[in-house]
Amino acid sequence: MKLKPIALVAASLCLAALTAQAQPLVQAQQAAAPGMALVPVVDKANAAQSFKLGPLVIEAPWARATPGGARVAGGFMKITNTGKLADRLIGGTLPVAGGVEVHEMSVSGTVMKMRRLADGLEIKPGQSVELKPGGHHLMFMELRSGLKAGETIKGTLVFLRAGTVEVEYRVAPIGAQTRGGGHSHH
Ligand SMILES: [Cu+2]
Repeated sequence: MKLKPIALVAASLCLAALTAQAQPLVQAQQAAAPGMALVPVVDKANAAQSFKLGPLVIEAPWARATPGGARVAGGFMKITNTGKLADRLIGGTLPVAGGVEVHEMSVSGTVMKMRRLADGLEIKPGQSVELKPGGHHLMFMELRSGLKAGETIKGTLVFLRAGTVEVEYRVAPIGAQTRGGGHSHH
């Protein structure tokens, strides 16, 4: 019972961290001409890294920089299961975090809801799951120090079947919607 207020504060911080600036991205996607191929512009600093663990491929892990004093941060990536058996992302570690949880965020009417997935996130054989702002994400809990944009942070992911893999998160600016910062470069 003693922990309840702390959990609520963490949840609301998480919501604020994950929902900021959602609108511009949606508009940008809608602005693209139908049928036109979108060619991603990749500069060297933003080049996506991928990590392999058995049949699992983890692409482009990134995290969001934290505003001063924030105790939680979101982690995002794409995970593909090239195998024949389902697996589950159940957690991980990050040196500056007291814990790493798998969270789900959903919209119910106008209310954003977030919850911890105690059984983790299933990745079915032959399928990809994207952890992204506004959806499934990793939540880095009890941060001992803030995450700064431009940093690279090593951590691990833990899967129920495949086990543990080391990954590297690129830290994008506060409120970023994508690994590259969520805005176009001019
Ligand atoms: Cu969360």
